[in-house]
Amino acid sequence: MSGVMSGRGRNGPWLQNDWLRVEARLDDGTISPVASATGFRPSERVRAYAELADGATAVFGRCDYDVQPFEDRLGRGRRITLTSRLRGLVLRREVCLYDGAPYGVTRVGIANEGRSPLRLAALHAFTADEGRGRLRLASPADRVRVYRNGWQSWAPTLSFGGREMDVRSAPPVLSPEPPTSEPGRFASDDVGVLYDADAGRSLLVGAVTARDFISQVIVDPPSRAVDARNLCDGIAVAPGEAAWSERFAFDLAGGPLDQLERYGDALGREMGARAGRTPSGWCSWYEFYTRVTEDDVVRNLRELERRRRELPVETVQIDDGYQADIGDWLTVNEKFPRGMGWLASETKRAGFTPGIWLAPFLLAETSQSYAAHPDWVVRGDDGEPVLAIGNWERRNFGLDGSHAEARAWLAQLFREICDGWGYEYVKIDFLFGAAVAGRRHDPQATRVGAYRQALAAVREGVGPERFILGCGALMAPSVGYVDGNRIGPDVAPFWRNLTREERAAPVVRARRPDDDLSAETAIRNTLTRAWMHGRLWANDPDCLLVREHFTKLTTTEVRTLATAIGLSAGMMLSSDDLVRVPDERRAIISMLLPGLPHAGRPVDLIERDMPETVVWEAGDGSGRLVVGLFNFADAPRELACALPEGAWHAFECWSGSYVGVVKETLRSGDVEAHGCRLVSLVPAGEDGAPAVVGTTGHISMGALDVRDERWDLAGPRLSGTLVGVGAPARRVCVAAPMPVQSVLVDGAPVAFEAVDGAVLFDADVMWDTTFEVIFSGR
Ligand code: 9PG
Repeated sequence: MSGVMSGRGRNGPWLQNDWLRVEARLDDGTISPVASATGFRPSERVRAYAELADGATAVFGRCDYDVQPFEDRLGRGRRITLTSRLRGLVLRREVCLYDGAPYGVTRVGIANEGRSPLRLAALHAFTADEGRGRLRLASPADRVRVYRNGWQSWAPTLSFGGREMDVRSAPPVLSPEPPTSEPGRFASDDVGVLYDADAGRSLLVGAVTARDFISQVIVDPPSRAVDARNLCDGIAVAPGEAAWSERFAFDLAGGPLDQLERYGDALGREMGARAGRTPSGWCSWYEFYTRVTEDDVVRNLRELERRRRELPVETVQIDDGYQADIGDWLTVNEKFPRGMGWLASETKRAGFTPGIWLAPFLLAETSQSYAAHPDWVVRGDDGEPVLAIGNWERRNFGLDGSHAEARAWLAQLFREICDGWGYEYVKIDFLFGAAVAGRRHDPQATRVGAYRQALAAVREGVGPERFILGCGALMAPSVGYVDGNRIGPDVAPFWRNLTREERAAPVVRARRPDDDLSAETAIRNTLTRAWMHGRLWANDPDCLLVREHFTKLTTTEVRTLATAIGLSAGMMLSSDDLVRVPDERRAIISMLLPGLPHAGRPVDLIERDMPETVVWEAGDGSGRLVVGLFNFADAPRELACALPEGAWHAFECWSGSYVGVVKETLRSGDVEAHGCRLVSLVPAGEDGAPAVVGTTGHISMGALDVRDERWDLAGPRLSGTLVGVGAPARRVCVAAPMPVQSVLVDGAPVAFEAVDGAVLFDADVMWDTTFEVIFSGR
C-alpha cells in the first residue's frame, strides 16, 4: 500500500496505512486504532474531552466529520476531523495518519460559541479508561511494564512493573503536580509507554508539540487505563475563540525502544530541535562546589592546556560560585578578583571555549534584582511570591516569562555575559523556576508558554550560534531553544546516598529512592533517556568523576560511570581537580574523547528499572558492536546479551582480555557489584582472517581509534594505524588464527602475548602510530 487510504464504515470514517488503521465513531467521537500488521487493538473506544475549571466536563456527542489530505512537519497524510456541537461550545478532534510514519497523531480542541469566557482546566486527547474503551491487555497488571518519563532534567525516568508505586515525587522539582499515591498509577511526563509483556505488544502515547501546556500521560494498568492530557492552567477561552491541546502521537508498532526513538524524531522535528554539536568540557562544580575560586579554574585551565592531546575538551565551564547572589549575575564575588570577563579571555587564549553557569529563571529573596523588581516573579493567589526552590539557604522565586520587562532583562543579561564578558557557552540551570504554577503578569500565559517566552529571551541574548546547555529544564518544552540538556539528577562522588540507618546496617533496597543525587541515579537516567540524544538536543549525562581524592567511588564504580556516559554518546564533562588525578584515572577521561558519533541502545529498557544491556553498533559497514553489560545489583551477578547471528571475536576493555569466539549469547561471567563489562565484538569471518578485535584506548574499542586496517595474505600480515586519540597507553587485541612471528609498532618490534586465538600487545599512542602483526606462514 502506498499512502493513507480513507473510507466510511458502519460507525464512521476510517484511515489506514501500512502500519495503522484508525476507525472513528460518529455517535460518541471515540477512535479505535489497530496495528495493520498484528491486529493489536489496545482499546475500542479512545475518548477525548475537555475539563473546565468549574469542574464541568465537555464530552463529545454526535459528530459531523470531514476527511482531508494535509501536509505538516511530520509528512503528508490524511486527517479526519470530528466535530461535536454542544450548548454554547464546539468540540473538535483531529486524527492524522501519515504516508511514511507508523504513528498516528491526534489533538482535541474546544471553541467557545457562548457569551462568556470558558476556563480550561485540562484537555484530554487520548483517553482509554472506561466501558468498552478500557485497555485490552493479555497480561495481568503486574506483568505489564510502564516507561515513565520525568518532567524536568533531574526527574527520575525508569520502567516499572504495572502494580508498583510511581516515584515519590514532590513538586516542583520532581513533578509539576502533587504525586499520585495509588499503586499502579503512573504519571509520566511528555510521553509514556505501556508494554503488554505476554503479548509482546507496546503502546506509546506522547506529545510531539510542547508549546502551551504541560503534557502528562497517565498509565494505569490495574484500571486498564491510559490518559494523555494537557494541564491548561485555567486559561480563558474567550467567546468566538478556540483552544487546542498539544498534538499527541500514538504508536502501536514495534517495541518500546523503537517507539521512543521514533517519538524523539517526531518531537524534534515538530519543535525544531537544535541537535548536532556535542561539546566536551571541564566543569568546576563537582570538585569545588560553591567554594570555587579563580585559582581553581586557572589551575585546571593550565592543566588542560598542558594535556591537550590527552584531554582534548572544548569547553571550560565555571559553575555556581562566582556570583554575588541568585539573580545578581553581573556582580561578581571576591573569589574572582580579576572578574569574569578576564577569565573568559584567559580561557579563550588557552584555546578553550569559555562557559558559565547561571540560574536565570530564579530570583533569590535576598537579591538586588528581586528588591528592584518584585513584580517579575510568579505569585500565588494570596499575592505572595511562589517558592520555586529553597536552596543556597534562601528562598528563590520563579521569574515570570510573560512579563516583557523580565524578558528584556534576560536578553540584556545574556548579551552582557556573551558579547560583553565573552562567554560562548552558557549552562542555564533551575529552569523549571519559570514554569511553577501561579499567577503571571499575562493572565493568559500558561506555565509552558511563559517558560518558552523566557527561553526565547535567553536565546535572543545569547545569539543563534552559541551553545546553550539546559539544566533543571522542562523536557519537551525546551526543544528548539537548547543545544544540550541535562537528562538526569546530579552525579555525586559516591554510588548511593545511604541514610544513617542504612550505613549502620546495610540493606539491599528493592528500588533506589527517587530524589537522590548519586552516581547510581545519574547513571539510571543516562541510560533510560539515551534515546533523546541527537534527536532533541545533545544529552548531558552529567559529569564524569574519576579522581581518587575526595570520593567514595571505587575503581569499579568509576569505570561503570565512564562506560554509561561513553556509550550514551552524550557530552563528556569532567569535574575533577585535574592536577590531582593520577595517570591511570586520567586515561579513563581520555577514553571518552572524542565521543561516539551516536548513542548506544539500552535494549532491555522496558524490562527493568535500570537497563543492564547497552548495544552500540559502529554502523560503518564493519559489523563491529560494542556491548556494555552492567551489574547494578549489590552482589556479583552474571549478565548475558543475545547476539546477532554469526560468530564473534570478543574483547573486554577494562580487563584488557580476549574473551574468545562467541555465538548466540555473550556471557559476562561474574561481574562484581556496581561493575560492568565493556565488550568489543567483531564478526569472525569465515575466511578466518585476522582483525583487530579491540583496543583499550577508546570507548569505541577500535571503531574510532584504528584506521587503515589491512590484511595482506602475502605477508602474511595485518597492518594498520592506531589513531592518536584516547588514552596514550593502550592494549590492542588482534584475532590470530595462526602463530604470530612478530609485532611491530612504528616499525620496531614489541613484546606480545599470544593466547588461544589472539595476540595482545601494548602500544604508547600519542600521535598516529602504525602497527604490523606478522604471522608465520601457513
Ligand atoms: C549548582 C548545581 C550544579 C548542578 C545542577 C544543580 O536543591 N536541589 O534540589 C538541587 C538540585 C540540583 C542541584 C542543586 C540543588 O544541582 O544540576 O550541575 O550546576 O545546580 O548549584
